[in-house]
Amino acid sequence: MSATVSDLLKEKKGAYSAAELAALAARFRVEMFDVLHERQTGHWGGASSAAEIVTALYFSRLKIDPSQPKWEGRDRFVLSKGHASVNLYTVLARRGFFAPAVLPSFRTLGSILQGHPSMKLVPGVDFSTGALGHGLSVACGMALSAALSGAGFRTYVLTGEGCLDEGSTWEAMLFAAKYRPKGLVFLVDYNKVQLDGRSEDILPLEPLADKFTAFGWHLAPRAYDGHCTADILRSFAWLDGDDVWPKAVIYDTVKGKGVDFMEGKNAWHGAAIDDGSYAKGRPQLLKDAEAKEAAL
Ligand SMILES: Cc1ncc(C[n+]2csc(CCOP(=O)(O)OP(=O)(O)O)c2C)c(N)n1
Repeated sequence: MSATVSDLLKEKKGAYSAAELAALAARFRVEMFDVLHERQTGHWGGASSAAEIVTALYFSRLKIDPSQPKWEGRDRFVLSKGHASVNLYTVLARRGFFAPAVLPSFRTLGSILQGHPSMKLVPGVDFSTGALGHGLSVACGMALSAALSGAGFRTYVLTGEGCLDEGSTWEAMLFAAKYRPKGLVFLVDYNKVQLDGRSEDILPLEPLADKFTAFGWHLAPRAYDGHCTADILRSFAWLDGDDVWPKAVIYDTVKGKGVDFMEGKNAWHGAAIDDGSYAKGRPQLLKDAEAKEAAL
Protein backbone atom coordinates (compact mmCIF):
# COMPACT_ATOMS: atom_id res chain seq x y z
CA MET A 1 0.00 0.00 0.00
CA SER A 2 1.33 3.44 -0.82
CA ALA A 3 2.04 5.87 2.00
CA THR A 4 -0.46 8.56 2.92
CA VAL A 5 0.22 11.98 4.34
CA SER A 6 -1.03 10.81 7.74
CA ASP A 7 1.40 7.85 7.60
CA LEU A 8 4.18 10.30 6.82
CA LEU A 9 3.25 12.49 9.74
CA LYS A 10 2.95 9.53 12.14
CA GLU A 11 5.91 7.35 11.50
CA LYS A 12 8.27 8.67 8.91
CA LYS A 13 11.82 7.38 9.23
CA GLY A 14 14.75 8.92 7.40
CA ALA A 15 14.80 11.87 5.04
CA TYR A 16 11.68 13.04 3.23
CA SER A 17 11.76 12.71 -0.54
CA ALA A 18 10.75 15.55 -2.84
CA ALA A 19 7.47 13.73 -3.60
CA GLU A 20 6.70 13.35 0.10
CA LEU A 21 7.39 17.02 0.78
CA ALA A 22 5.15 17.97 -2.16
CA ALA A 23 2.32 15.82 -0.79
CA LEU A 24 2.69 17.37 2.66
CA ALA A 25 2.70 20.93 1.32
CA ALA A 26 -0.36 20.28 -0.87
CA ARG A 27 -2.26 18.85 2.09
CA PHE A 28 -1.22 21.80 4.30
CA ARG A 29 -2.52 24.17 1.63
CA VAL A 30 -5.98 22.60 1.96
CA GLU A 31 -5.82 22.98 5.74
CA MET A 32 -4.75 26.60 5.46
CA PHE A 33 -7.57 27.35 3.05
CA ASP A 34 -10.09 25.74 5.41
CA VAL A 35 -8.88 27.73 8.41
CA LEU A 36 -8.86 31.04 6.52
CA HIS A 37 -12.35 30.44 5.17
CA GLU A 38 -13.70 29.33 8.53
CA ARG A 39 -12.21 32.31 10.34
CA GLN A 40 -13.01 34.83 7.52
CA THR A 41 -9.64 36.49 8.04
CA GLY A 42 -5.92 36.01 7.35
CA HIS A 43 -3.61 36.05 4.34
CA TRP A 44 -4.01 33.40 1.67
CA GLY A 45 -1.82 34.83 -1.11
CA GLY A 46 1.55 34.89 0.63
CA ALA A 47 0.83 31.84 2.81
CA SER A 48 0.20 29.75 -0.27
CA SER A 49 3.24 31.06 -2.15
CA ALA A 50 5.50 29.96 0.72
CA ALA A 51 3.85 26.57 1.36
CA GLU A 52 6.51 24.34 -0.19
CA ILE A 53 9.43 26.43 1.08
CA VAL A 54 8.28 26.39 4.72
CA THR A 55 7.27 22.71 4.55
CA ALA A 56 10.65 21.73 3.12
CA LEU A 57 12.46 23.75 5.79
CA TYR A 58 10.61 22.18 8.71
CA PHE A 59 10.45 18.62 7.37
CA SER A 60 13.78 18.37 5.62
CA ARG A 61 16.14 21.07 6.70
CA LEU A 62 15.96 22.64 10.13
CA LYS A 63 17.77 21.00 13.02
CA ILE A 64 14.90 21.14 15.52
CA ASP A 65 13.24 19.11 18.25
CA PRO A 66 9.51 19.83 18.55
CA SER A 67 9.53 18.41 22.08
CA GLN A 68 12.04 21.11 23.07
CA PRO A 69 11.06 24.25 21.18
CA LYS A 70 13.55 26.37 23.12
CA TRP A 71 16.52 24.02 22.71
CA GLU A 72 19.58 26.29 22.46
CA GLY A 73 21.20 24.33 19.66
CA ARG A 74 18.20 24.45 17.31
CA ASP A 75 18.33 26.14 13.95
CA ARG A 76 16.39 29.39 13.94
CA PHE A 77 13.69 30.43 11.48
CA VAL A 78 12.33 33.96 11.22
CA LEU A 79 9.20 34.42 9.12
CA SER A 80 9.81 38.06 8.31
CA LYS A 81 6.58 38.14 6.27
CA GLY A 82 4.65 37.47 9.48
CA HIS A 83 1.27 38.03 7.81
CA ALA A 84 1.71 34.54 6.26
CA SER A 85 1.30 33.11 9.77
CA VAL A 86 -1.31 30.51 8.81
CA ASN A 87 1.36 28.72 6.78
CA LEU A 88 3.85 28.69 9.66
CA TYR A 89 1.17 27.62 12.18
CA THR A 90 -0.01 24.74 10.00
CA VAL A 91 3.53 23.47 9.46
CA LEU A 92 4.48 23.85 13.15
CA ALA A 93 1.34 22.00 14.24
CA ARG A 94 1.88 19.15 11.77
CA ARG A 95 5.57 18.97 12.72
CA GLY A 96 4.53 18.38 16.33
CA PHE A 97 5.12 21.71 18.06
CA PHE A 98 1.49 21.94 19.18
CA ALA A 99 -1.79 20.11 18.59
CA PRO A 100 -3.37 20.57 15.13
CA ALA A 101 -6.69 20.91 16.97
CA VAL A 102 -5.54 24.42 17.92
CA LEU A 103 -5.44 25.57 14.27
CA PRO A 104 -9.16 26.47 13.98
CA SER A 105 -8.70 29.01 16.79
CA PHE A 106 -6.62 31.12 14.38
CA ARG A 107 -7.08 34.84 15.07
CA THR A 108 -9.66 34.42 17.81
CA LEU A 109 -9.43 36.30 21.06
CA GLY A 110 -7.24 34.41 23.54
CA SER A 111 -5.81 31.98 20.99
CA ILE A 112 -2.06 31.44 20.83
CA LEU A 113 -2.44 31.80 17.04
CA GLN A 114 -2.79 35.51 16.54
CA GLY A 115 -2.79 37.16 13.12
CA HIS A 116 0.96 37.66 13.32
CA PRO A 117 3.17 35.08 15.03
CA SER A 118 4.17 35.67 18.65
CA MET A 119 7.30 34.04 20.08
CA LYS A 120 5.74 34.42 23.53
CA LEU A 121 2.65 32.39 22.66
CA VAL A 122 3.47 29.82 20.00
CA PRO A 123 5.85 26.92 20.59
CA GLY A 124 8.34 26.89 17.73
CA VAL A 125 8.09 30.55 16.76
CA ASP A 126 11.59 31.97 17.12
CA PHE A 127 10.69 35.62 16.72
CA SER A 128 7.54 37.75 16.67
CA THR A 129 7.03 39.37 13.28
CA GLY A 130 4.46 41.34 11.36
CA ALA A 131 5.97 44.75 10.76
CA LEU A 132 7.74 44.20 7.45
CA GLY A 133 11.50 44.66 7.29
CA HIS A 134 12.53 43.48 10.74
CA GLY A 135 13.36 39.84 10.09
CA LEU A 136 16.80 40.14 8.59
CA SER A 137 18.12 42.40 11.37
CA VAL A 138 16.91 39.90 13.94
CA ALA A 139 18.38 36.99 11.99
CA CYS A 140 21.74 38.81 11.81
CA GLY A 141 21.76 39.03 15.60
CA MET A 142 20.83 35.38 15.99
CA ALA A 143 23.49 34.24 13.53
CA LEU A 144 26.12 36.42 15.15
CA SER A 145 25.26 35.00 18.56
CA ALA A 146 25.60 31.45 17.18
CA ALA A 147 29.09 32.29 15.99
CA LEU A 148 30.13 34.12 19.17
CA SER A 149 28.78 31.49 21.56
CA GLY A 150 29.96 28.57 19.47
CA ALA A 151 26.41 27.16 19.39
CA GLY A 152 26.82 26.76 15.64
CA PHE A 153 23.17 26.68 14.64
CA ARG A 154 21.99 28.09 11.34
CA THR A 155 19.57 30.99 11.01
CA TYR A 156 17.09 31.18 8.16
CA VAL A 157 14.96 34.20 7.38
CA LEU A 158 12.14 34.28 4.82
CA THR A 159 10.88 37.51 3.29
CA GLY A 160 8.64 38.59 0.46
CA GLU A 161 9.16 41.74 -1.57
CA GLY A 162 7.49 43.88 1.12
CA CYS A 163 10.49 43.40 3.43
CA LEU A 164 12.81 44.15 0.51
CA ASP A 165 11.06 47.49 0.09
CA GLU A 166 12.10 48.45 3.63
CA GLY A 167 15.37 50.34 4.22
CA SER A 168 16.02 48.35 7.39
CA THR A 169 16.50 45.21 5.28
CA TRP A 170 19.24 46.83 3.23
CA GLU A 171 20.95 48.14 6.34
CA ALA A 172 20.95 44.58 7.67
CA MET A 173 22.33 43.40 4.31
CA LEU A 174 25.27 45.77 4.76
CA PHE A 175 25.74 44.63 8.35
CA ALA A 176 25.78 40.97 7.31
CA ALA A 177 28.26 41.68 4.53
CA LYS A 178 30.58 43.27 7.08
CA TYR A 179 30.38 40.64 9.86
CA ARG A 180 29.65 37.64 7.62
CA PRO A 181 27.86 35.61 10.30
CA LYS A 182 28.37 31.94 9.63
CA GLY A 183 25.14 30.09 8.97
CA LEU A 184 23.01 33.11 8.02
CA VAL A 185 20.62 32.25 5.16
CA PHE A 186 18.26 34.73 3.51
CA LEU A 187 15.39 33.15 1.55
CA VAL A 188 13.19 35.24 -0.72
CA ASP A 189 9.64 34.16 -1.58
CA TYR A 190 9.59 36.11 -4.82
CA ASN A 191 5.94 36.06 -5.87
CA LYS A 192 6.17 39.57 -7.35
CA VAL A 193 2.81 40.75 -6.00
CA GLN A 194 2.12 42.64 -2.79
CA LEU A 195 -0.97 43.91 -0.97
CA ASP A 196 -2.08 46.56 -3.43
CA GLY A 197 -0.40 45.70 -6.69
CA ARG A 198 2.59 44.28 -8.55
CA SER A 199 5.93 44.69 -6.81
CA GLU A 200 7.43 46.26 -9.93
CA ASP A 201 4.74 48.97 -9.84
CA ILE A 202 5.02 49.58 -6.10
CA LEU A 203 8.82 49.83 -5.80
CA PRO A 204 10.89 48.05 -8.44
CA LEU A 205 13.45 45.58 -7.08
CA GLU A 206 15.00 44.38 -10.32
CA PRO A 207 17.72 43.48 -10.96
CA LEU A 208 17.30 41.79 -7.58
CA ALA A 209 20.02 39.15 -7.97
CA ASP A 210 22.59 41.83 -8.87
CA LYS A 211 21.64 43.76 -5.75
CA PHE A 212 22.37 40.78 -3.51
CA THR A 213 25.81 40.26 -5.02
CA ALA A 214 26.55 44.00 -5.03
CA PHE A 215 25.79 44.00 -1.31
CA GLY A 216 28.43 41.30 -0.76
CA TRP A 217 26.15 38.27 -0.36
CA HIS A 218 26.72 34.78 -1.74
CA LEU A 219 23.64 34.30 -3.88
CA ALA A 220 22.60 30.91 -5.26
CA PRO A 221 23.60 30.59 -8.94
CA ARG A 222 19.99 30.75 -10.14
CA ALA A 223 16.49 31.34 -8.88
CA TYR A 224 14.82 28.08 -7.80
CA ASP A 225 11.20 27.08 -8.33
CA GLY A 226 9.60 27.63 -4.93
CA HIS A 227 6.75 25.25 -5.72
CA CYS A 228 8.94 22.36 -6.89
CA THR A 229 10.16 20.50 -3.83
CA ALA A 230 12.91 18.78 -5.87
CA ASP A 231 14.21 22.21 -6.83
CA ILE A 232 13.96 23.42 -3.23
CA LEU A 233 16.06 20.41 -2.14
CA ARG A 234 18.61 21.40 -4.81
CA SER A 235 18.76 24.86 -3.29
CA PHE A 236 19.39 23.27 0.12
CA ALA A 237 22.22 21.22 -1.40
CA TRP A 238 23.72 24.49 -2.67
CA LEU A 239 23.55 25.87 0.88
CA ASP A 240 25.69 22.92 1.99
CA GLY A 241 28.38 23.85 -0.52
CA ASP A 242 31.17 26.36 0.08
CA ASP A 243 31.60 27.57 3.64
CA VAL A 244 31.11 31.22 2.69
CA TRP A 245 28.55 33.50 4.34
CA PRO A 246 26.05 35.10 4.35
CA LYS A 247 24.06 33.16 1.73
CA ALA A 248 20.83 33.98 -0.09
CA VAL A 249 18.39 32.06 -2.26
CA ILE A 250 15.65 33.55 -4.42
CA TYR A 251 12.63 31.33 -5.09
CA ASP A 252 10.26 32.10 -7.93
CA THR A 253 6.75 31.62 -6.60
CA VAL A 254 3.13 32.41 -7.41
CA LYS A 255 0.98 34.37 -5.00
CA GLY A 256 -2.17 32.41 -4.13
CA LYS A 257 -0.71 29.25 -5.71
CA GLY A 258 -3.13 26.40 -6.22
CA VAL A 259 -6.41 28.21 -6.87
CA ASP A 260 -6.42 29.37 -10.49
CA PHE A 261 -8.59 32.47 -10.10
CA MET A 262 -6.59 33.64 -7.08
CA GLU A 263 -3.10 33.14 -8.52
CA GLY A 264 -1.07 36.31 -9.07
CA LYS A 265 -3.88 38.55 -7.81
CA ASN A 266 -3.14 41.12 -5.16
CA ALA A 267 -6.89 41.13 -4.35
CA TRP A 268 -6.27 37.77 -2.65
CA HIS A 269 -3.37 39.04 -0.54
CA GLY A 270 -5.49 39.24 2.58
CA ALA A 271 -9.15 39.19 1.58
CA ALA A 272 -11.54 36.98 3.51
CA ILE A 273 -12.35 33.86 1.48
CA ASP A 274 -16.07 34.11 0.77
CA ASP A 275 -18.25 31.00 0.50
CA GLY A 276 -18.44 31.07 -3.29
CA SER A 277 -14.67 31.36 -3.76
CA TYR A 278 -14.16 28.64 -1.16
CA ALA A 279 -16.54 26.31 -2.96
CA LYS A 280 -14.76 26.91 -6.27
CA GLY A 281 -11.22 26.91 -4.90
CA ARG A 282 -11.13 24.07 -2.40
CA PRO A 283 -11.72 21.25 -4.91
CA GLN A 284 -8.68 22.46 -6.88
CA LEU A 285 -6.48 22.25 -3.81
CA LEU A 286 -7.91 18.90 -2.79
CA LYS A 287 -7.39 17.45 -6.25
CA ASP A 288 -3.75 18.50 -6.18
CA ALA A 289 -3.25 17.06 -2.68
CA GLU A 290 -4.87 13.76 -3.64
CA ALA A 291 -2.83 13.48 -6.83
CA LYS A 292 0.42 14.10 -4.93
CA GLU A 293 -0.57 11.60 -2.28
CA ALA A 294 -1.47 8.99 -4.90
CA ALA A 295 1.96 9.46 -6.46
CA LEU A 296 3.77 8.41 -3.27
C1 LIG B 1 6.12 48.07 7.96
C2 LIG B 1 4.85 47.53 7.38
N1 LIG B 1 4.21 48.23 6.43
C3 LIG B 1 3.07 47.74 5.90
C4 LIG B 1 2.55 46.56 6.32
C5 LIG B 1 1.23 46.05 5.73
N2 LIG B 1 1.49 44.94 4.83
C6 LIG B 1 1.32 43.66 5.24
S1 LIG B 1 1.70 42.57 4.07
C7 LIG B 1 2.06 43.78 2.95
C8 LIG B 1 2.54 43.44 1.56
C9 LIG B 1 3.69 42.49 1.60
O1 LIG B 1 4.05 42.06 0.33
P1 LIG B 1 4.98 40.78 0.21
O2 LIG B 1 6.12 40.90 1.14
O3 LIG B 1 5.32 40.60 -1.23
O4 LIG B 1 4.03 39.67 0.75
P2 LIG B 1 3.71 38.23 0.19
O5 LIG B 1 3.15 38.38 -1.18
O6 LIG B 1 4.99 37.46 0.15
O7 LIG B 1 2.74 37.69 1.17
C10 LIG B 1 1.89 45.02 3.52
C11 LIG B 1 2.14 46.29 2.82
C12 LIG B 1 3.25 45.86 7.33
N3 LIG B 1 2.84 44.68 7.77
N4 LIG B 1 4.41 46.37 7.82
